[in-house]
Amino acid sequence: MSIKDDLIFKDASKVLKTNDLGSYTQPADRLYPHQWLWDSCFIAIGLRHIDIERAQTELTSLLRGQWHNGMMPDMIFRDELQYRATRDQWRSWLNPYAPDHAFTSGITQPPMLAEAVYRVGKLMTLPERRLWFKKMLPTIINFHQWLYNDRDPHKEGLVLQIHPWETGMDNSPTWMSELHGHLMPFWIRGLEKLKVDGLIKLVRTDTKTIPVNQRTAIYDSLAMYDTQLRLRRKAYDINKILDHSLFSIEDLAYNCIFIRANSLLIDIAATCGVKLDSELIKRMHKTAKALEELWDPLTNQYYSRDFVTHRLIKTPSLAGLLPLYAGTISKERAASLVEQINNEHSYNTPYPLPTVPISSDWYKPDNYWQGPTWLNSNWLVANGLNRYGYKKEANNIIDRSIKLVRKSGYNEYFDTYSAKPLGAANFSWTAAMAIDFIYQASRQK
Ligand code: 2M8
Repeated sequence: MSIKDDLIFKDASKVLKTNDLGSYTQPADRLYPHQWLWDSCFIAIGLRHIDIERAQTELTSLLRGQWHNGMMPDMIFRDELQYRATRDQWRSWLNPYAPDHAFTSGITQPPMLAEAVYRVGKLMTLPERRLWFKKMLPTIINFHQWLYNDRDPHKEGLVLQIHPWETGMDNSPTWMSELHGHLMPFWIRGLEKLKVDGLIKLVRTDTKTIPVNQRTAIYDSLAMYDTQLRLRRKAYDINKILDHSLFSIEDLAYNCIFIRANSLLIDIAATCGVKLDSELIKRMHKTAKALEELWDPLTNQYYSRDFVTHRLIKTPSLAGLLPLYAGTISKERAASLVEQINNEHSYNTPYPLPTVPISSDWYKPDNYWQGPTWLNSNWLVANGLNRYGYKKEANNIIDRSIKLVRKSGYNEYFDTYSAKPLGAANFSWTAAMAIDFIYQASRQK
């Protein structure tokens, strides 16, 4: 049987077609109507198996949102009247570097672009690939250079994030524990005491389509909104933001993805015969080295850390496995992460990988990035495991992800024990990752 006859190929292609808005794919109808940065990257990785030109368009359409200083925003908003409120909430135009012909958010997302460009290129002939890489190279260089300029102001190696949404794992325990510990503004604490959840629910849009227990908790959402308003007040200017010591964390997942993206950038540039700036290369090496500062010998794990104090934020989450994806850690440290993947009290569930280890107090079976299984994070971990030679573990994640969608369809996330579908239905990156997984599985044989 050809892969194209597999029901997953057919059904997942349908999901991507339904969410196709022409030059980009919305993550899900109604709940996520705009273009998101890392979504489009994961989507292109799946789309390349269906239509390589459409996969290229998915990525080139991100270019219109890039800021003049190189920043790639997490969201590029749709133009129609009904979406004006969201763009007005962000007001990207307050910053002089915002693009001239697109309305965007004022924050970024994990730099998956190099990986997506590279994967799409892998399915091309060498001459085609060179042309493709040449087209995308300046965008990736400018993006990575911006990350160093704006997000590593002390040239320490790691890049910082200023909003939980920048990590893509919105309510992950790392960020929520910091919100609770330090940043919950007094007005939100007041509302919490008054117990006005019911009233807030009336104005909240995401819970109109998804049960409230599957989304970010009400007061966490308010705190994220408050953080966004504070960033807007500073016109998304990093100097002003850091002067006022707003929320800033060197997020583990983000930095691991950045390290991998840097090594792919070197590859892409070499294929084009372009020599990268030596200062940029030095900074890339420093980032990979600095990742080791996030290792905690007491618990044998990597964590995110506070940008200002350098305190490790020791709340475990799936981010702790992403140093495998970075690909620069030692074999010994990789082995200790693999132990957790195999451990039935951490990540080894019937439908792995839970986004929070099941033994953690933070683990919630239904709640967004605080427990359920997501296919994009499975893709990242499986990719890392393969590169460290853990084929059995990688194949296990791939096979069980395939089993998951065969059983439950293409939801945004899933219960890690029962495979119960959670979040939005017909979610684009779930479909895209499922397609890529069936191709990977066919190569295992
Ligand atoms: C979720 O994030 C958005 C905000 O950016 C939201 O909560 O509304 C996250 O899962 C994020 O990773 C994803 O890119 C986005 C769209 O799928 O949704």
